[in-house]
Amino acid sequence: MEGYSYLNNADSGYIDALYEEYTQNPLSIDPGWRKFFEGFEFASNLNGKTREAIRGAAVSGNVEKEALVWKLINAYRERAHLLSDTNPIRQRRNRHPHLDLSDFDLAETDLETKFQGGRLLGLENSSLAEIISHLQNLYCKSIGVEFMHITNKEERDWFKQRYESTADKINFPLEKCKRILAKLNEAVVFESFLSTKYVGQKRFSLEGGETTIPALDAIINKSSELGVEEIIIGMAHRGRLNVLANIMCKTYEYIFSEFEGNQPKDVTMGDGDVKYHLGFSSTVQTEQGNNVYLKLAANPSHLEAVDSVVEGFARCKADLIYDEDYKKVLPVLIHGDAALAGQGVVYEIAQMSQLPGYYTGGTIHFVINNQIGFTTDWDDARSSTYSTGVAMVTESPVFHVNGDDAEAVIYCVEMAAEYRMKFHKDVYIDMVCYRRHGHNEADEPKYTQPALYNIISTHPNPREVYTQALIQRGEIEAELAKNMEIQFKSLLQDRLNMVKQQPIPYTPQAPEVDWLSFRKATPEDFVESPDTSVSLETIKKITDALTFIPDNIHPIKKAIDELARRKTSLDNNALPWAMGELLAYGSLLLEGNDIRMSGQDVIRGTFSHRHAEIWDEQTGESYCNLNFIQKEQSKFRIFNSLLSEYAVLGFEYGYSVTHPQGLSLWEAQFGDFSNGAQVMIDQFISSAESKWQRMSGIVLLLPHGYEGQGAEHSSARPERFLDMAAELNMIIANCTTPANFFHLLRRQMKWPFRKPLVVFTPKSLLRHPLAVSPIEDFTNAKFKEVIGDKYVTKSKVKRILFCSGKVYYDLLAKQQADARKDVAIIRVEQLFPMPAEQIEAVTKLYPKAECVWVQEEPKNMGAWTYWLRRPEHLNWRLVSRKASASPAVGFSKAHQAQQIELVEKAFAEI
Ligand SMILES: Cc1ncc(C[n+]2csc(CCOP(=O)(O)OP(=O)(O)O)c2C)c(N)n1
Repeated sequence: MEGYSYLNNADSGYIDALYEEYTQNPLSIDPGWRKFFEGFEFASNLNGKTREAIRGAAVSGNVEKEALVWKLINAYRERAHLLSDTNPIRQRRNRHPHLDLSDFDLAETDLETKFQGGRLLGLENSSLAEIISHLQNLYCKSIGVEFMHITNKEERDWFKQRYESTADKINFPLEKCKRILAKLNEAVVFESFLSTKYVGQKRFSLEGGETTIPALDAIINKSSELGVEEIIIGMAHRGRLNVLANIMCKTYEYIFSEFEGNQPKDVTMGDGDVKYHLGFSSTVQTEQGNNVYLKLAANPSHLEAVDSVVEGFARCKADLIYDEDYKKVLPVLIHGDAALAGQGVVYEIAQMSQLPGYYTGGTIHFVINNQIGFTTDWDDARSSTYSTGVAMVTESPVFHVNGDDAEAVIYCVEMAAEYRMKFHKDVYIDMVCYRRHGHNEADEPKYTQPALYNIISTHPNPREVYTQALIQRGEIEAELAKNMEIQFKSLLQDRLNMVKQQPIPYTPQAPEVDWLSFRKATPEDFVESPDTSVSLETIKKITDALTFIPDNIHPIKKAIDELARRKTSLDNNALPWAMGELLAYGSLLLEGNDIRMSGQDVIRGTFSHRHAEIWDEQTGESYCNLNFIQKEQSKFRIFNSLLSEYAVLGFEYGYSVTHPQGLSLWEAQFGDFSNGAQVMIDQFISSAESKWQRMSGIVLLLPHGYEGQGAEHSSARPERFLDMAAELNMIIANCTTPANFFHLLRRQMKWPFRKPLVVFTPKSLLRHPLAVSPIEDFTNAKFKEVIGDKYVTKSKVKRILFCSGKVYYDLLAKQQADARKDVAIIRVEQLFPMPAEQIEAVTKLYPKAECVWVQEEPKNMGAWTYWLRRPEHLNWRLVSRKASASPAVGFSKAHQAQQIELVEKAFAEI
């Protein structure tokens, strides 16, 4: 060690300099120091504590061994979670943490040697044995933490400091212990009540994971203390009823009435849903006496589908109620371990979490990790070590914690809440527990896990475990446990006697009051559309804004030309598609409706028509014209999305149900990609009003049309949407004119109800010279469900071609070229609700004509079978592509030939 004697005088400046040199070129410094620096995470730790320890190490003359000890300390921080005692019912599998002395070239003989490295942990003059024991207390008890993957130094240091200074001495005051026990009491009472009263009924009990209840209670209390005013919870079936009763304060009475399967008196409200899918809102009072708004989102069976909806909810709440202060609203997602590991949408929401368009200030993810998914063991359920593997995407910390150690769980969730409020990022708590019964209460778990369930059947519940822990801890705690036991019994008795609970009365928030003013739609609402016209002054005003370029923005020439064309189109009285769309947005903004839109590349528009923002060529700064129409106006929020459909559509849907006076739009890059979000369409958009009485005015813009782009970029699969259409659940449209599109969008906000709108939007029509509208169609018209034919001679008409969307222009070209006054072309602009009366009126105009439905799509796709559902249309004839497996051909020549043949057939001699 003589070689290091000069280190005796090492001062902190010298160490800093040496370290700097090491980072530049590790080989340039003394090998002893090199080893030393390699040994621990020096870069993030050059603080007083480490400098002191380094000096101490230098003085000790034991630098090389010190380096090994430091390496060991760091390794515990990195990998001791693999050893921690987090599993309440079985031994953890050996995950090879490599934390033995031999892994660090240390030996038993070193155990009694004092090492300066202890100072890193706040230990003075400690032997290696003491250091290891301290590390094991911190990192290998009921909590295992993953945080060393966080590259942000401030975050990592905060975590380390906060955790290492407290985790080995969780010492809650008695009052807090009392609250934990009270919450465990409630959780256990609820399940035992239901099991007595509703034997064998499915309730997806929380048993085995009851600590979830005190954990959620602690999240609410801690977050509220740190400034959260509202919490939006998304969760699946497991423990949902317990959460509703004991966290959301939904009364037992209410829950049981649903348990009995009672249908609401008002059956016009829809088909309803099973009890463990329903949503709920309440106000609860925290420990400190603050009121917090709680929302549990209604969700479908599809696990994790609700996640992005909750995020959209939370974002909208923050935008609308809390002035974009995302700290005020906290999303909490409760996951099952199998679902969290297996569902891809979880990755999508992780990727969204820090993006400007989807940021919600960080989500707390709480995993009820009962170590099983239905009948599937974890080793068939994931490749990652933990179900929380996705946390690495966002470099989020993860707490793995033993669900039988209630205080450890509370410690973790409180620290997680602090982390979220400090760093505004996602954080995960993986509470390892077990499932007392089968997947549901009628299910036999021993078919597949007999040994495990032998263990579980004798394992005491978390309330009993905590009661025992308190009894063993000391006299006062034992007294508390005894009292709480008495309270537990009387609570159970109260519940059995149905003694009434008294929740805090719920005062609806402003947007909820708005929702209350809406009514359900009736078929009469669709006979004629409301007036959605605007004045010429309004059009001019919006166009002025749309063509304005501020002094500080110097767009490229092409963009300048695009803006100029907006003005010219007005001068020429021929407004193209983009103007129809932008004028709809502009006019709604002036009328008090916020607009939010997202999707892939929506700002410019995939087909370069929208140009909702313009960019400065030099600075890259952008300007959104629609936000500067006039001083007092609503907000236009538009975001290019990440390359996701499922989560992004869910997010926009969540936003739409939160903001009744806002228009929320999602655009697919091509309509076909919407099938990546099929769960959102099936489970939420088309059915939520019927299942959960939740309206949404969301708009799906789905580029559609046969233009020779092949199998994937032709069809948005209208047949799927039409298959789902019933009971006025949504609007399905395919417009042919910019003005009609304008009215369609505006109508969304003018109705005294809300309906999702699915629009098949054009690609080639965006620039088609005939797909333009005169100003009059904006100022003196409304949405036309059906557009008749003014060209034909009424008495001569022998055939009516009904069609929808872009194919109209192909048919029109043929009609005009051949001067076919005997073939009328009728555009059905709204497919659903079917404008039956208007169609009937048209057929009466031409009583001798045959009716033909013309579609570009193959026979087994498009709207054909939808038409056939109506008896009046059974004698219609079809002109379409032949039934096909793939929506379109891949060769452009074949496409052209098909298109010509289609049009020829439509006009073939009669
Ligand atoms: C997307 C989806 N696929 C399949 C199912 C059927 N299913 C219901 S519960 C379940 C197991 C869920 O396990 P886990 O996520 O661990 O939650 P637990 O039920 O154990 O609480 C499955 C596969 C579903 N509901 N959703």
